[in-house]
Amino acid sequence: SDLQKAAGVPQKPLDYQEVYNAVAGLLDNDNYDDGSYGPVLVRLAWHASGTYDKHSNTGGSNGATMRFEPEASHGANAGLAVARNILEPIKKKFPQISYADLWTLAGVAAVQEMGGPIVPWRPGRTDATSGAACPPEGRLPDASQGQKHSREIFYKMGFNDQEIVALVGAHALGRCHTDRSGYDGPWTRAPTTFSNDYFTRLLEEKWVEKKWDGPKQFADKATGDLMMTPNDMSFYNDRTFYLQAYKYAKDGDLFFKDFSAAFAKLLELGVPFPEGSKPIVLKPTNA
Ligand code: DDH
Repeated sequence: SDLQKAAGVPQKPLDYQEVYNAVAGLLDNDNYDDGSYGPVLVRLAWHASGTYDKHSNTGGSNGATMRFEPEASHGANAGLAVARNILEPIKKKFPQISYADLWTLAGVAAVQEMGGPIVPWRPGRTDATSGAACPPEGRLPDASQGQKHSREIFYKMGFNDQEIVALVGAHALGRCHTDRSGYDGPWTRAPTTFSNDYFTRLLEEKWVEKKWDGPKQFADKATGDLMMTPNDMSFYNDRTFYLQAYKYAKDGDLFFKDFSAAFAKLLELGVPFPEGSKPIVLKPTNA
């Protein structure tokens, strides 16, 4: 198609719904984790975007700078090569889409396909050509730290306390891996279904410190199968965070609505969209 472009042959405009459907088609894999690449794709979209700093207007999903060193090797990004690599065949099939758009679209597709809310998404990101624009290490949250740290990290992205709590509800999905973060286990019993279960587990289980050689984490007293990091527990121990988590535990629809708004905002941080561009709605494949 580079040849076609050079020859002035008009190209078929990119249909983002086709890209969405292709991502939806690669999510399930019985041999990977809990049977889906969905959670790790959500984490890729989040870590690509959450490096945004509103004071310097640097970082964020534009550029897809995580393809380059040093960001590829930042400790917080351990394991995300899995997510980047599974998207490569889609990038080959739809070469017109930027990596930066593809990664964020894939995060939206994963949320929606796992039963989450519709997340309006906008194309328009471009790819950096080197690691020169990589954000410095340390802009993503550290799970060993508490509420003061979470607020510092998310306030610099431009989020408030309500949005922080909505966003961390994504921990209904996926799990911790000892060879990535050092932590171990899932937060919920249905880690490939998007729900408000992170909040119901956080509030309803009795959490006890896990006895093991790994980093400090908590286990549900009844079964020991579920986990919370010290950072997760701060959403229980901080009064403002707790009251918001309580609302989301009681009202799944409110959580879906607020998560959709906050996740859409996250994926757009720092992106210079062309004037007049509007978000689009990508349809779930089961709709
Ligand atoms: Fe997270 N997250 N996250 N997280 N996250 C981990 C996994 C996943 C923190 C720490 C960890 C968000 C916020 C926070 C997802 C989505 C989101 C892991 C385990 C750690 C540790 C990684 C591993 O070992 O594989 C901390 C700290 C915060 C915080 O301070 C609030 C947010 C905002 C999101 C989001 O998507 C909006 C997802 C999904 C996973 C599961 C990944 C997987 O492979 O499974």
